[in-house]
Amino acid sequence: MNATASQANSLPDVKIDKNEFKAAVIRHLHCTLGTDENKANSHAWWKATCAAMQENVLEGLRRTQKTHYMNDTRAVHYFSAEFLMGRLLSNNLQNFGLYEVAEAGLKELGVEIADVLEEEPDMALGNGGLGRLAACFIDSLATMEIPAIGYGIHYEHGLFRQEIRSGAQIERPDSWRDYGNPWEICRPESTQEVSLFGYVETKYGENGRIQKEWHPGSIVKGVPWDIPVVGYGGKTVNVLRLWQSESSGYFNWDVFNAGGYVDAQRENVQAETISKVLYPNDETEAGKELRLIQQYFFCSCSLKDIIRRYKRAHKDDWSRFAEQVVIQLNDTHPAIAIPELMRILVDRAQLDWDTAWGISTKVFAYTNHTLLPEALEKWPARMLEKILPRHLEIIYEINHRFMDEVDKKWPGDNLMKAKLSIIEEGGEKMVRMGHLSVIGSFRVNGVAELHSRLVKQNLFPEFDELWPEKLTNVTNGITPRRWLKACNPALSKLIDKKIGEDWPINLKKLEGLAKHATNKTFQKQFMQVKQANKKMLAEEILASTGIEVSTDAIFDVQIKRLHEYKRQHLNLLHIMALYRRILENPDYDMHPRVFIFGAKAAPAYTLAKDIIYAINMVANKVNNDPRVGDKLKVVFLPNYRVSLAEKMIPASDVSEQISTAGKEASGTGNMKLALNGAVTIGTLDGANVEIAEEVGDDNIFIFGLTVDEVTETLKAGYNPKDYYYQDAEIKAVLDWLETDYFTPGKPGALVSIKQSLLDMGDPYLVLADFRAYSDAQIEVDKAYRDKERWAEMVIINTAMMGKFTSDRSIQDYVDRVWNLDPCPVSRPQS
Ligand code: 475
Repeated sequence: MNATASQANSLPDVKIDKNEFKAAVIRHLHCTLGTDENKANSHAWWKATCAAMQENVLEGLRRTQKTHYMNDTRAVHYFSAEFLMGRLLSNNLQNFGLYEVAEAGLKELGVEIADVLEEEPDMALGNGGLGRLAACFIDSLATMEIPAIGYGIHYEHGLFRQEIRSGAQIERPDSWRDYGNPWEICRPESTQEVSLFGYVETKYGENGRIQKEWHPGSIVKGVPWDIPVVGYGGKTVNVLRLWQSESSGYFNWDVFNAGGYVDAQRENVQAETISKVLYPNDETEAGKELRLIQQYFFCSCSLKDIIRRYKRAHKDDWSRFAEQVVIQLNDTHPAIAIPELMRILVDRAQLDWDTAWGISTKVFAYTNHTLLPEALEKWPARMLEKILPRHLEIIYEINHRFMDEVDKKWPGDNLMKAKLSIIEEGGEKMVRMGHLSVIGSFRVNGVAELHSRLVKQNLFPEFDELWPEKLTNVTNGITPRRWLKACNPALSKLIDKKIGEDWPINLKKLEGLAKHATNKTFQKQFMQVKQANKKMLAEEILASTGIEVSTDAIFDVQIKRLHEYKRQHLNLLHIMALYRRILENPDYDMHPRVFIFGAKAAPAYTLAKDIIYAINMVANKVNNDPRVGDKLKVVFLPNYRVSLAEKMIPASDVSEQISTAGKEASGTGNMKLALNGAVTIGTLDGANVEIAEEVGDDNIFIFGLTVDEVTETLKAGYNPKDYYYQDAEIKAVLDWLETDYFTPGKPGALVSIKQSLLDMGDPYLVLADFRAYSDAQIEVDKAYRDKERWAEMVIINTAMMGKFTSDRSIQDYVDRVWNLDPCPVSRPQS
């Protein structure tokens, strides 16, 4: 069950030479795109290159599917409402070992590969960490040759495109498929039907058994689109199967024939709405009907797809279902799959409840990604009753039986029952999807050591007492193929030379760099790469914002969704403090620094949008103030997304990971930045704790309140005004927000930030941590000025990130949760 064994010879070995590659590209220019090499623009070259690659990809897919079928393998099914894939061409070329071949081939055709790669729209079918984690995981699963399918939604519009107008965020629709997607394959033959609404009829079958029949009010079709997922080495090619909703035409014909052409069309539109757009909320639940329908839609399609495949080999023998199938629920978004499987087993397959529940609870495992109360999904029982009446009944039955179990453990304890019940009473009856997920799963995991401890202690302590084996930890990881090899080719080549080329599948090998961390020549080479990457980012910054930055400055980067708990405003207040210090003392001693942000705010999250606006207004002032010069620059790069992250991360010196302790479940950007040689300034939160363990206290800047101190501070009655009145700099900076200094003619335009910190009680303890943060930044500044010491830190950071490969995370899932084996797919002998 050790995946590294099967990886040992999985370095890229597809044998296609440059001329064959060129010929394939030209053939596709001619025969697929109907153009030729004289007329083709970058977009056509991109499409032709993808099409040429897709030949290899589809051959690998066919072989993989055949191998899995022949071996009747146990497989993991990763259910996720989000997959943030980014671009695929460069990744697929890398994983097939054909990047250099393609680069050289295209060059001979007069085309720069960089221009071709830039043509690809990001597949942005996710919001942030949770969606990107799913993408890293399916990369690792394919690389480790584990039979796996990703299941999700084929959103027509992914996460909105962010524009900045006069400093403010504007949302524009993302139309990633407008000119077609060369990777996806529609599989109409595997279409599924999904029922919604209607009512449940109770019948009495023979032997007096109660039978439930759901008479749905409407039926929609789910059409699958398959995206091949190429493992490193190009052997296993798994699929990501995304469902698109379509009208079934099922109920429309009567209306249509009766002359209701327009009404029939309206139902079409409603059906197609389901997969129309990704909800742009990160870590909040809006409780919208359409969102629940989206969740049920993709879960029902996916379960039926799994069962269809299972039945091909096992007919109606359900006894082996749980041996063959494990389903990982990526947060509670797919939790409705639990009652859906029960419905299929009990109502359709006619299994008795206990048998069905026995199967179901061996199939599902659940990952929790957040403790924030506003992110914990709860659906009004009334909404479920309307949309999924039979599922609500099943949830009540699950709960009823579970309450009996609770009563056995804690006899007569009604408080305990109220706490553990899937149904929250009191106000409007709500269905707690987290509770349903814990009860319906055989394993539940958090995503970093600290987070998993808090899941046990604070979120689900009673469940942990009831089922001590159920709650566990799997620390997140990132794929080093995308997040080092592909995005940072110069550093990758330097590493190859130093320690060999197999680190992308055995990231612990990077530790071999540590012994060179103090070597002057290696330091110089490493920092030259960083410098070159900074130069490229500086050009990007100039092109997209018009701001000129010096590459001698420290590139200090905070990239993540905008959220109060992530505390971009702490970063901003510190920038304003630096600005003040410079104005008060033109000789203020600091190394020049560029603070760079990338962040999208949920469209309805007003304060988050205010913070973006404030960053841009402060940037405007600081960047154009001649008294500041090069010392301080502030950059907000619009439309942060995977492909932009790939440019920012290799060029970063400092990684900002400054969430309130206890709030960031793990973080994964922290891992990507450290892997690429950025030094972290961060709180003891999420995976920062484990990063600090790996790199050692000397190679990271930890500051601020710990989880326990946060709890104590709040318990003692935290009053942010104490900090405001006792720290003159804090006061000055907050008062500054109220003037029109940064927003000429518009006094008070930035006041909501001050209000949130003073009048709304500063729930994320920004002011409590400000001084410690500012002091830590002074340490960063000092450290950077000692060039050799800094280079050593940077190298140690890269060297010690081995733990954070998503291959290790997947191996942990295999060992602690999934219990399955890799299934090697052999290549054709060429
Ligand atoms: C955590 N998204 C990170 C990352 O584990 C962690 C929630 C509701 C609706 C839509 N999206 C969400 C999240 O909860 C999310 O992205 N959570 C993040 O998951 C992967 O590294 O700390 O905040």
